[in-house]
Amino acid sequence: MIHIRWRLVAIVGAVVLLVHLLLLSPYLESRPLHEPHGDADAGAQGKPAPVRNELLDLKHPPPVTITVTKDRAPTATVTAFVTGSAQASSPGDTSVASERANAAFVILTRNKDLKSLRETLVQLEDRFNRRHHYPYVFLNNDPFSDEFKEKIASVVSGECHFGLIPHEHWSYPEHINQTKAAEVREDMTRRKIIYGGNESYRHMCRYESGFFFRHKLMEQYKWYWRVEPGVKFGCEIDYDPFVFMEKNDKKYGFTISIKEYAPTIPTLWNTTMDFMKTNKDMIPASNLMEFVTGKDGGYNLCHFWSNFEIGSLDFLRSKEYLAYFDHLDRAGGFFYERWGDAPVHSLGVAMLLNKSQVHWFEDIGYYHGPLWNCPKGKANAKCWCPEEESIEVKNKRWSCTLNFVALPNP
Ligand SMILES: Nc1nc2c(ncn2[C@@H]2O[C@H](COP(=O)(O)OP(=O)(O)OP(=O)(O)O)[C@@H](O)[C@H]2O)c(=O)[nH]1
Ligand SMILES: [Mg+2]
Repeated sequence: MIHIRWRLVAIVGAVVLLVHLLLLSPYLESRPLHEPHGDADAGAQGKPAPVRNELLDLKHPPPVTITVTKDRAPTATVTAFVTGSAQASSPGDTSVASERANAAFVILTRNKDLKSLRETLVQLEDRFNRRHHYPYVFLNNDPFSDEFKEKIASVVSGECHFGLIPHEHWSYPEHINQTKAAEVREDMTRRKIIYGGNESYRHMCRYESGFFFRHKLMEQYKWYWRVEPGVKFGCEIDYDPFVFMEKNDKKYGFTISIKEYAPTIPTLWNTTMDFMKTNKDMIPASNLMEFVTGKDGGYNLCHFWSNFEIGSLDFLRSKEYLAYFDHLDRAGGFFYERWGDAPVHSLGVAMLLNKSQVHWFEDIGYYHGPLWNCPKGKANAKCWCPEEESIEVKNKRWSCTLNFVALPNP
């Protein structure tokens, strides 16, 4: 009897063991030791567990650290994600820090501007360039002092290049009658025309109209941002305007537009019309001449204020723009009148570009005495400038910007 009972226990035990082995067998076959098990939640929900894949991981590389070091200035470190994104960046888009344009700031200045220029650069760095480290090109018709170079380099995070302007770019061309030019200056002084009696101001306007973009130090760049000593930047610039220009096929960017003082440019419009008539093949069918043409068919005096510009150097170096500048230079109005580089650039832009190639940087808070471009409404949240100071609010009648905005796109 006892013998039979032990036999029964042994049979039941064997059956239980067999059932256990059968139930565990799939796991014992498919889970070799040391293999990663994937995501527990995914498994629990019946989704395939993610597989570690080195190739997939390459699409999401770790942050890249670029270290920029330069003489006498603090070492700057940028941490940026390389996304490889082809998306067009736009004002307000903060995801472009890793992308970079071949660009530089360009600043025509004198040693005596050191204090006001430092104030401007500290703002420009704080609002924008401390995250980007774009280089600076400083240009002068006299050599920069060591003090100037040291004190400028110490407040910026980008490489600094200090250049001397070649004499032939800052002097009278042979065809200019200097006696006549001096008489004009005396006459304009009597008539109290602003800067009318100032000789160096004329060389400056001619230089900014036709030469700064041909300086040797500028040759390597495709984009420029013009800055002047004493200007202010009133808002955080949380995207890269150079990259914005490049990606959106823009050629010229401005903040403020205004009407020119007519006695400084009596013959500029007719000289421009002569150029257009004799160079019809250079003028694109779709352009911005409507922006500068008045109801009577003459110049309405509107121009982009050139103390701020973000633009394409290739445009200024184009055969068409250079032909226009040479035509103006031969006519002599930089010295026989007092043509400013702002109306000259603007007429060049108006005849050679279309509206979609020109951009109003409405969102860049910018001051050049006595005018502000200050973002309005929600966009003012990242600014310290009061929006009611903006030219379109405070000095509406002087501004041409809303006319620009209203023009049809090509
Ligand atoms: N190196 C050099 N730079 C000059 C000279 N004159 C003017 N500039 C620069 O040329 C640019 C325009 O000169 P501004 O004096 O600001 O002319 P503006 O903007 O028409 O006049 P303001 O209303 O007085 O600012 C600035 O970047 C100046 O620093 C000059 O004789 N030599
Ligand atoms: Mg100025």
